[in-house]
Amino acid sequence: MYATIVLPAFNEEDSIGPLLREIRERVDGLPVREVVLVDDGSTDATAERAKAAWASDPSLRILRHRRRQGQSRALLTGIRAASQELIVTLDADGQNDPADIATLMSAYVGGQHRTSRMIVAGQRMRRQDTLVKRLSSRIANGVRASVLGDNVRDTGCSLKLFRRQDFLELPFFDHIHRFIPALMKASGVVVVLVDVGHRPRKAGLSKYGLWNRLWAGIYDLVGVRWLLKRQIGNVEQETVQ
Ligand SMILES: Nc1nc2c(ncn2[C@@H]2O[C@H](COP(=O)(O)OP(=O)(O)O)[C@@H](O)[C@H]2O)c(=O)[nH]1
Ligand SMILES: [Mg+2]
Repeated sequence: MYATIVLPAFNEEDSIGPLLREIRERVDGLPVREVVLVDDGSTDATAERAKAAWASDPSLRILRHRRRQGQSRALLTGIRAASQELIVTLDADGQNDPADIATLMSAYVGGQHRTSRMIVAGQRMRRQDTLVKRLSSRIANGVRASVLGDNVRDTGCSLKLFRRQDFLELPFFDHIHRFIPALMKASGVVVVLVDVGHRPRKAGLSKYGLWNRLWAGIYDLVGVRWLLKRQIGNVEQETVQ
C-alpha cells in the first residue's frame, strides 16, 4: 500500500518551499508516491513557491481553488485527487514535523490491530503556540471529547494517516477536519493515537483565532453529535447467493 500526502494551504508562501524540501528528504525510503498540494485560493505566491521547490518532478501535483473554500474543502479536493490508497495529511505552515510521517506509517503498518480500516492520528506533545491558542484549543478539545466520547485529546492536529476510501465514505461538511477521528470511529474504523512533535510557526499568519477555533468548534459539535446518532456504523453482512 502506498500513500499520497495531502497539503491544504492558504497563503503560506514563505513556509511551503522549505516544508516541501523537508518532506522530500523525510519520505525517502517510505511508501509515499506523491504529494498533492491544494492551494485554496491563496492571494500570495504559495503555488509558485511550491513549484519552484519541487522543480518539475511529477510526484508533486498542485491544485488550486479559484476562491478560498476553507481547510476542509481543500482537504476533500486533495483526497479526491489522490491516486494512492492511503492518505497522509499535515499542515502547510511547517508546524507539523515531516519526520513524523514515518511515525504514522510505522504505527499503521506495525499496529497489532488486524484491520487496514485504521486511522493513525497525531497528538501534539508540546504545542508551540500562544497561550490564548493553547487555552482555547484545550477548552474546545475538552468539550468535544466529552460530548462525542472520542477519547481524542488533540483533534486539531493535522498529522493523520487514513485510508482514502474511509474518508470519502464519511458525510462531508465544512469544518469536518476537526472531527475526522470521531466520525471514523463511529463508522467502525480503529482510531490509533500517536504522540508527535510540534514547531513554532516561522513565517506567515495563523488563519484561526479565538472566534473561529473555539466557537465554531462548539457550534459544529451539535451537528456532529446529531450526525453520529444518525450514522449507521459497521454493518455485518453476508452474501446469500
Ligand atoms: N486550504 C486552506 N487551508 C487553510 C485555511 N486556513 C488555514 N489553512 C491551513 O491549515 C493549516 C493550519 O492553519 P494555521 O493557520 O496554521 O492554524 P494554527 O496552526 O491552528 O494556528 C495551515 O497549513 C494553513 O495553511 C483555509 O481557509 N484553506
Ligand atoms: Mg499552524
